[in-house]
Amino acid sequence: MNDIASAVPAGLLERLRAIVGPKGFVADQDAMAPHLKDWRGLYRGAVPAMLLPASTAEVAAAVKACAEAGVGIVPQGGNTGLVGAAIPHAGRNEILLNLKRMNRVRLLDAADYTITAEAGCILADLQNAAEAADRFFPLSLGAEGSCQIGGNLSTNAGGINVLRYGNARELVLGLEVVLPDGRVWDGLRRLRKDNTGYALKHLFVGAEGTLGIITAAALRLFPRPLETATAFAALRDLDAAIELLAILRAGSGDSVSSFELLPRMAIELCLRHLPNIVDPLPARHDWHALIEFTGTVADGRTKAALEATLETALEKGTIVDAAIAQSEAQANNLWRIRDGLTEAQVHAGANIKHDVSVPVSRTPEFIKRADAALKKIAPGAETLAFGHIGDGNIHYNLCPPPGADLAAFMAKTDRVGAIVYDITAEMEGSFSAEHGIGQLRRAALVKYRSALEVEMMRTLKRSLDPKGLMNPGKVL
Ligand code: FAD
Ligand code: 2HG
Ligand code: ZN
Repeated sequence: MNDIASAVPAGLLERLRAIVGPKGFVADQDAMAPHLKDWRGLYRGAVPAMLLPASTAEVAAAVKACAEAGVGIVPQGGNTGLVGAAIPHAGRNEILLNLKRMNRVRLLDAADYTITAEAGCILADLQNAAEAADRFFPLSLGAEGSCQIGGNLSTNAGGINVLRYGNARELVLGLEVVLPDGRVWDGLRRLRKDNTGYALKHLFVGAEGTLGIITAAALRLFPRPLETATAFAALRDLDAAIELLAILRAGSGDSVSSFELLPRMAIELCLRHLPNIVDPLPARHDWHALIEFTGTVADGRTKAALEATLETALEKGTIVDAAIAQSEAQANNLWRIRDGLTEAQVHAGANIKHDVSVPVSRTPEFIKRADAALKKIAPGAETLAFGHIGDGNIHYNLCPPPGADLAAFMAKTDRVGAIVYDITAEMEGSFSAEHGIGQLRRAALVKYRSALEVEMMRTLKRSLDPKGLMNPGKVL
C-alpha cells in the first residue's frame, strides 16, 4: 500500500471497489493525473482513488461507505471550473468521485419542454439532444464541449445566454441528489409550479458539491431558434456599450440573446494564440460588442431587427462601425474569438482573474474605477476586461506588463483582488458573478458577505453535512 492509500482507513478502498466495480475504480496515479489539477494549473491534489460510478445507487453506496469511514468526497464533473472547487487537497483524507459515466438522458418530453438527464451528461450533448427533438437548451459557455450538467448546476453557471434565459438555476425544475450520509433525495419533479415548502433544489444549485452530489436533473427546454443574426460592433467608447444595449432591447421585440463586451486586446490575443481567427473589422477600435439576436420564426424579422437597430446606433454615434455575419463561418469566427479567450489567456501566460458583477448600467464605471486604482499598484499591467456586460458581469483580468517577473506579478493577486472587490462592493456588486467560490475565493466570501449570511450558510452546511465530509474545505 502506498502513502496516499494509507491516508484512508484500511478496507475502505476494497469496499469502494466492490461498490463501483473495476470499471468505476481508478487508483493509477497517471490515469488520475488530469483530474488532480485544475484548468488554470493553480491547484494540484492527491487522492488514493477516483470513483467513476455508473448509477445513483453506486454513488449512494460509495458516499455512505466514505461517511462511515470519516473520509471526504470531492465530486467532479468536467473539471473546467475556474476556482479550484473540483480539485481535492493534497495529503488529506479524500476520495475523488467523477460523474462522467452517468451520462444518460433519462427522458426528453417535447410536449412538456423538459429534459431529464444524469449529472455526467456533457453540456453540448444535452444541447444536441434538445435540438434533435426540435427544442432548445439555452445554457452555453466556452467549456460546453467538456463541462457536465452536474458541474454547471453545482456552479450555477452563467454563460452567453443569461440575458434572455437566465443562469443554470433558472433552468432547473427538479433534482436527484445523494446527501452526505448516502441517502438519496428524489426531487426530480418536472413541474413548472410547485410551492410545497422550501425550494430544496436551489440549495444544491451553486453549492459547489458541498451539500450533496447531484446525480440527475430535470431541466427546462425552449422553442428552438430558427433564425440567428450575429454582429460585431465597434463602440464609440466604453459608455456606449450600455446605450447600445438599450437601443437593441427597445427595437428588437426581446430578440437579444447575447451581448458581450470585447476590448481590442481580446482580438489581438486570439489572433496571436488561436488558429484561423479573422480580425472582424477593417480598422482598430478600443471596445466592441458581440451581439446575437435569435427568433423562433424564420421570416427574416430577426435579421431585419438587428440591421435596423444597428443603423439607429450608427446614426446616433453610439457605434462607429459594425459587421453583421453573412454566413455561419463568419458568425463562428466571432464566437471563436469570444469563447476562445480563456484558452488564449492560458497560452499568453499568467494573469490575475476576477469575475465580478455590478448593476448593468454601472459596468463602464466599474472598469474605469478599477483601471485607475490598479495603475498605482501594478504600473504597466494591462487589463483584459470582457464578457457578459448585458448581465453586468465582467471578467476583469489583469495581465502582466511585457517582460515582467511573473512570480512577482502573481504575488500581487491578493492586493489586486482587494482593490477590485472593494470597488465592486462599493458599487453594490458581487465579487463572484458566475465562477463560484471554490478554494480561490473563500476569504472573499467571509469578507464581503455579511456575518449573518455566512452564519446561515454554515448552519445549512452543518445541518446537511454535520461531519463536514462533502467537498471539504470548499466555499466555507
Ligand atoms: P467541475 O469543474 O468538475 O466542478 C465544479 C464544481 O461543481 C466543483 O465544486 C465540483 O465539486 C462540483 N460538482 C461537479 N459535478 C457535481 C455534481 N454532479 N454534484 C455536485 N457537485 C458537483 N462558467 C460560467 O459560469 N460561464 C462561462 O461563460 C464560463 N466559461 C468558461 C469557459 C472556459 C473555457 C472554462 C474552462 C470555464 C468556463 N466557466 C464558465 C467555468 C464554469 O464553472 C465551468 O465551465 C462549468 O460550469 C463547470 O462544470 P464542470 O462539469 O467542469 O464542473
Ligand atoms: C467566459 O465567459 C468564462 O469566457 C471565463 O467565464 C472567463 O477566462 C475568464 O476570465
Ligand atoms: Zn463568463
